[in-house]
Amino acid sequence: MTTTHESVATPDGVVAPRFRPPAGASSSATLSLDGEWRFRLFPHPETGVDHAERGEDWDRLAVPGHWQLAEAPHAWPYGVPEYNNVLYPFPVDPPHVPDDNPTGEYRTTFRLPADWPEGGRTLLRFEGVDSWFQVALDGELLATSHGSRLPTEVDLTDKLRDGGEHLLAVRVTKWSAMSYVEDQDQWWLSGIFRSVTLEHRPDGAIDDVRVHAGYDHTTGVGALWVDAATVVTGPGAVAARVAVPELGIEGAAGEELRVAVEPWSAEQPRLYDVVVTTDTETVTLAVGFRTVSIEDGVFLVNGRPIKLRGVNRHEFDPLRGRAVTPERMLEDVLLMKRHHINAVRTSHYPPHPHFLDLCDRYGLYVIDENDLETHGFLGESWAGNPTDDPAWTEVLVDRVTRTVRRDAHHASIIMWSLGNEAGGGRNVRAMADAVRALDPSRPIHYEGDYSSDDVDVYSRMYADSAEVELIGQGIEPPLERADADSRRRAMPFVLCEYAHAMGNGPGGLADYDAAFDRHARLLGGFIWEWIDHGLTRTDADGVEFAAYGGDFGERFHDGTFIADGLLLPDRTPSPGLLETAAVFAPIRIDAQPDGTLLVRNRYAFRDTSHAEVGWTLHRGAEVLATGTLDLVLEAGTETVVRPPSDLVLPEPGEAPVWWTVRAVQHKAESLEEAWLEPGFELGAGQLLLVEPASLTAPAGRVSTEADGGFRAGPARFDGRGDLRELAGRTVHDFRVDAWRAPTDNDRRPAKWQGSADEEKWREAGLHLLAERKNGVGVSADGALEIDARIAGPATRAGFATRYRWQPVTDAPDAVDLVVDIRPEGRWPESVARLGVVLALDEPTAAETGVRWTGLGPDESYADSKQAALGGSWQHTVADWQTRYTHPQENGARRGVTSAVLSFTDGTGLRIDAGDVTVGARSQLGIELSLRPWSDDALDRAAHPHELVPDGRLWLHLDAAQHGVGSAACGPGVLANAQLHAAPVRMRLRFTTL
Ligand code: IPT
Repeated sequence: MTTTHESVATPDGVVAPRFRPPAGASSSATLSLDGEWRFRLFPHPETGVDHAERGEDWDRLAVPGHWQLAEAPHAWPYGVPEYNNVLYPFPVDPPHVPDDNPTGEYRTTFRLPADWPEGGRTLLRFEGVDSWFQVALDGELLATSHGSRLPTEVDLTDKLRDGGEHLLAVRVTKWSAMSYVEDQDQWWLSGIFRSVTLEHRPDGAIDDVRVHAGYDHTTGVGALWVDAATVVTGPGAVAARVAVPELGIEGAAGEELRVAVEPWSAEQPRLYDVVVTTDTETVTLAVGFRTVSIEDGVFLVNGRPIKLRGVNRHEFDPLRGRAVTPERMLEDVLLMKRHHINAVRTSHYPPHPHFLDLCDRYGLYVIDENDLETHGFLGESWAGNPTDDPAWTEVLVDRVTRTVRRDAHHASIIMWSLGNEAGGGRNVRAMADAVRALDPSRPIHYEGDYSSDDVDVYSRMYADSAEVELIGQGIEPPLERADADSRRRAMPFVLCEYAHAMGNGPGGLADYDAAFDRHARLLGGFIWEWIDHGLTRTDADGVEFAAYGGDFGERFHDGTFIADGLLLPDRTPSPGLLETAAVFAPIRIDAQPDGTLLVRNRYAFRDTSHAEVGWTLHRGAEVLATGTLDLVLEAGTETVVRPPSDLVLPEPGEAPVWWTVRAVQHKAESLEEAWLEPGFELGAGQLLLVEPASLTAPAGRVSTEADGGFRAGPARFDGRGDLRELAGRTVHDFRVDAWRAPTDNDRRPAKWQGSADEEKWREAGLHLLAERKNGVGVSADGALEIDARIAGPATRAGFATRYRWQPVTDAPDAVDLVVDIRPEGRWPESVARLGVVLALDEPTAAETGVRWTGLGPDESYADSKQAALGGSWQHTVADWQTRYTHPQENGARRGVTSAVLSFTDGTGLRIDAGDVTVGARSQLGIELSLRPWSDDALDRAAHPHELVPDGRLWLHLDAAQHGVGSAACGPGVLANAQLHAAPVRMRLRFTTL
């Protein structure tokens, strides 16, 4: 055994790759070796420790687990996690890695249990070890392996003594030649991070099963064929038999069994127990009958076009890293199902196999991806890339072979992926050939094959929705080679990554989704990504927070780019996930320009009889009438609905009147759906039927105070026209604002997206706006008029502004404000917001209650608003905040026509919005943001727990805000959601309560 951690060689001393049945599916004995092992970390692979060393006085370490996280979140005795995206954190000098290469020596002992069966073989199985490792039993080196997210089996049979104790030694290096092909965008975390088991293989056992379970949608017949050629039996064994008791069919392995079945799909994940037996072993597999095909450039499951509304999922747990528990896997699957996600790309490696069992069972389409990424060669124009180096062919083919062998029996897997960001080259062809030989039934995906020569679907990442639209129509720019071009033009198109969900966002999801619906060629895509990989750690005061790159003192890292998921690290759904659920809704209900609602059944296979479609006529939260719509739509059909003609609409009042239609699931159709809670929403939409009554004209007169200041109802001003008091509270700040604490997308860390919005905003001085008053006076009709100019340093551009304050006749506690903002000079193509900021003295700002009428209940932005519905909602100011892993602009509520703030001292402030115009457009309501800290503090904070209330309540009352886009990696804010410096007029009324 001469290979080292720097060898480019396939694993040595290991058993040929084979399938992995779910835990408990086989009748054969297994023994878990998970638990506390002995462990010691050395600085180099040359540990100087003999494999026979028992390590009895070493530390104890949990297996499975990563050694860097052994004592998370408090201590890091074995080195810290390091986060890198593309770049290798070591010199690019393949296959060499640094001498400083932390190496763990693991030891455990075991005895075969007394009832361990006689005869047969005993295999030692590792589900995942990161990155390169040696296995020794009783001091004898038996195997070396790698493929961090791939299984390794070692045959121990000849080495085991009856009843004796055995010493198992595993040496694991952090870095190896394989680190060059495992350059995924995630934490570097090492060790035995998935389970270790002993598996008994009786003579005549079922060593490998390949299941083909197709479904003919024209006849309703399923064809089951368990590949006999791969049932490897021992001496004297009989051939395997196959039975499906529920279907009453039985036959020999290798024989095709045909019978009418209910097909499997992600919508209706029907599974049958397929029992494979020999004289000595029974394996029961949950098998779904389904056929994947591509016809006329359209991707079909069971003969019907499907859309993938998917996410990229890395394995992640904030305390355990990639050592995810079955409970976490289930949590992920259920969260996906509950948010209408129907597909997962296992970025960028095969997941723990149990996750695939869950995808089969609950219904998720899966692209199973090979453990391969060589992104760090990109900077070298891919020179020396393993993907194009013959020395690496065997290793890469071995990896993809192990992937397909392990997982091919899963119904959920509809495509294989050769890897991610690994460039092009000869080994792409070699891998594709290997996959086709093993499993011709599934298409092959690999985005890095830019001309799509070796793949079956055209895949891209982060193309904007306009380009996707062209591809949908089949009129994308041609490839240079005509043959490759015509081949690719006949392929379905998938976005293997899009809608980069970093921080506040993604914006623009609905634009993509609309394109998917418009064009048959568009198969859909996978949002990047499922979860923020923020690792829990404690700060100096013992406070836990979600750490990202650099938080462990790493000197070479990619910072916050690890926090780009739809879930916050603790699996709290972010507003982005709620938006995803609304955009992906299987029953989409959308307002049409003609005042009707279009209801679309977007299921491929099921009608909507499991849904009840109900409506509510409501004014804010006040329900005026309810009803149901008698509506069952066949798969893929749509209808138009409108409010009943006899519906009596009320006169305009304080709040708008909405007609809201919701489709909710009223019955679970199978066990797999038992998790659906009653009232589970399958889609919602609404129409605005009655606009609120206009605010009365103010018509009161400001009074002049003895000190030369002014008073207008609850507002007091000094003689210069500075607002000093409102609602009995000192005012610390009040002026026009056009800035926000930049989002990750505003900052645009992705170089290829051009210069950042934030950069342009800073150049225009938006972050340092200051006000100069040009005049203060009382108008003929009694209003206090303040003319001001708001501008940043070093620029001639500014906002000429008039604030007009006027008391409200007959309402002594109320004051009206009309703000007119007129941009002067040259402004960047966008500004962050246009409105006013107000900071009130309020020691318990965070506990302030807020009830508002407008869109909610969660935040929304111009390009992320599908989830927001009109109504009345309430929160505290603390709950109003979204705790993005990296603090940034958050929490805007749009379309707000009124808001009531309830302070902890029992007083309150009501804000009503009157007419609002932005440029030529008039709109209902304002955008409201509330914070117990300033935007500056929000911008400066590196983590949410660093934000502390500053004794003030900060309010943003905006006419509009710029959208959020997804420029952190994808396209910026589209034209339909950009905010330009435009004239703004906004009328607000403040009333003390
Ligand atoms: C893309 C990667 O495939 C993915 O792993 C992740 O790093 C993502 O970027 C950014 O979060 S590759 C990029 C060059 C578009």
